[in-house]
Amino acid sequence: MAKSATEKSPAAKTKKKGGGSDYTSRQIQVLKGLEAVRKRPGMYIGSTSARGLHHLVYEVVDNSIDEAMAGHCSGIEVTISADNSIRVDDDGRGIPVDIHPTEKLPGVELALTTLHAGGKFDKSSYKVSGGLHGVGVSVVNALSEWLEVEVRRDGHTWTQRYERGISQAKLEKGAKTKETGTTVTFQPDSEIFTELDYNYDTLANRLRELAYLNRGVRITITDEREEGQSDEFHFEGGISQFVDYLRGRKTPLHSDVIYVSGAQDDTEIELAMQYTDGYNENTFTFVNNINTHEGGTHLSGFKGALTRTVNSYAQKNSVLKKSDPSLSGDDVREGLVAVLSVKVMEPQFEGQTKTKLGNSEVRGAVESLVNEKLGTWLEENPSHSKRIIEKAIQAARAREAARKARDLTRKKSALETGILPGKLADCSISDPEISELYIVEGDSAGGSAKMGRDRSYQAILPLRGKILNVEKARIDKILSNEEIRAMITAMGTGIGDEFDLAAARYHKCIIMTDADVDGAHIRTLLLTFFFRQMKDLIEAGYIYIAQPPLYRVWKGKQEFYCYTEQEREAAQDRLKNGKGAPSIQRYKGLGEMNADQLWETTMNPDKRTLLRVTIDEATEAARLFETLMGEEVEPRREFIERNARYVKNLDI
Ligand code: 0RA
Repeated sequence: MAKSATEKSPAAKTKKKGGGSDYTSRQIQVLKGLEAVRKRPGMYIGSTSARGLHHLVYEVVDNSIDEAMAGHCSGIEVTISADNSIRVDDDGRGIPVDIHPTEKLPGVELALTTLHAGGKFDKSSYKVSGGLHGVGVSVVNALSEWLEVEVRRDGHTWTQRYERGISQAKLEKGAKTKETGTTVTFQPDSEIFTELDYNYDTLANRLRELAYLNRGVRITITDEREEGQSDEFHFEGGISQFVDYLRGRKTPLHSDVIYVSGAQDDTEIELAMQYTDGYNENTFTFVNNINTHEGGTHLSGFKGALTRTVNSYAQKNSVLKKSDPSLSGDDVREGLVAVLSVKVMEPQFEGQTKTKLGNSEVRGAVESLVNEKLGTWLEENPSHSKRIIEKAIQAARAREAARKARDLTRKKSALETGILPGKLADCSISDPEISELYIVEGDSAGGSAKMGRDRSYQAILPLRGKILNVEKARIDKILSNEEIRAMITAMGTGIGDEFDLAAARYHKCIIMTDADVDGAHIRTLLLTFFFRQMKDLIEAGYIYIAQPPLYRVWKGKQEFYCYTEQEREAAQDRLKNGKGAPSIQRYKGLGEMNADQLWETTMNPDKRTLLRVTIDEATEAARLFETLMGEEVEPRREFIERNARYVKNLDI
């Protein structure tokens, strides 16, 4: 899970085109194409913030992965250089260098300068192709200050250099070599990107994921900015090993990961799954290596088949009695860790973020594969099957108990009847698009927030103390928690399988906690709750984190609020100019600010900074919550120790 500052739209400057003496009409066309990319980079790579910056690397790596998926490449090396340029090196066949018969340019130059879906000028080379945007390496070229390509192919090395997408010389034939492969090195353009600093973990997480999804491929990442920072990802066990990794420290219900695979027409399907004694479901689905956050036909095929297969096995073997109600989908997925990876020739992506698979034929293909092979697995592993089904029956009982409790209390506390919690100070406007809900730590800060807010569109929900850790609780316990019920009712969406995004009463839900360790803990508990029970709220971009100031620095009539240590140092220096030291107040908690100060620094839309919570690295986020919030203390301590060096302002 990442927190990114609300994106402003950076105006991408475009440079006058230079270089190239003999302009053919084709070259003009190419320049127009790449110029369009520089004018509207967001259309091609999503954004020009850190996210877009990292997408450049994925775009290049995807090409090497395609080469690996076609069986021609076994190793990919990614290097972050000291100047934040990136080198991607593979041992594939090398991008073709011969002259294209009609375009009259070497294939590699076409690949780097022509916009085309998938970046493949020779579609027949690959059966399926990965890549989220699938825009190809020419987009990376257009958005790079410079890019150098080296191809090892046809007995020689070949090199060419580009600046902002424009070739600086013809493709040059170099020394002889017996090797084959491609090396692309590029420097993202500071005229385009608002952020130029690569995050090692972000890249490493994606490369690890790719290595799991493409068994046998060896992917290394090296950070030359930091001595010794390097990882190698190479998994002969593929997605079964991925499930091992995702399971983390949770206790499995059966020793081996269940693995099934098969192909139908042009669809290849792989599924790996394992049950644990936990209460959450962790299912991740991929189409052509892309994480399909929004699910789609492959996921619904899997879910349907899993529910049916488990129920029919349970009935057939009398683990479930005739009189028992059948197990629901949620029941049979409690504690499940699963990775479903499909490779589809012509994927149709739908949904808000284009991460939902639409191909209808895939549903049936996944369904029949899982029906058949999972059915066989259950038959062949009766003792494991019994344990799995008993767990699902317990889940069903808890769900039933929660439902009964809800029905009983419906009239009084009314989770679904629209009666709002007593401690919510609602706003007067009812339009969700402009309404904001502040979830505030503690009654005293809640009081200041209520007085300081703009009551027309800002609602305040104060929370008392620490909320329940939902990572360790079943649904019946979650629903019996006062603070959680208040949040659910205030948001209006319901939770879990009953969640309805369209019913959200606010499109901004802002977590406002103290800037200390306890505040951070409460924030994590709240994020855990949203991640596990209202994930769509995060996916929709509705969850934010408020940034209260750490200090007030003042002298005479001048005063500054400082949100970081650096800002405080700068503010103290500026004042120093006169005589006498400035006064400084350290805010330990929100409660120390009066209503006006809280409004001025943290709630006023003209002045405040909100961090939007996103789930870029969904699989890592799930593992992180398990580490931070799970049963075991040791991994949590390890995590905190490992990350302690990043924490500049520890306040214990
Ligand atoms: C087009 C055709 C062929 C290979 C490639 C592209 C290719 C592209 C990239 C990008 C990074 N690494 C790459 N490796 C290969 C196939 C050429 C043939 O048939 O030999």
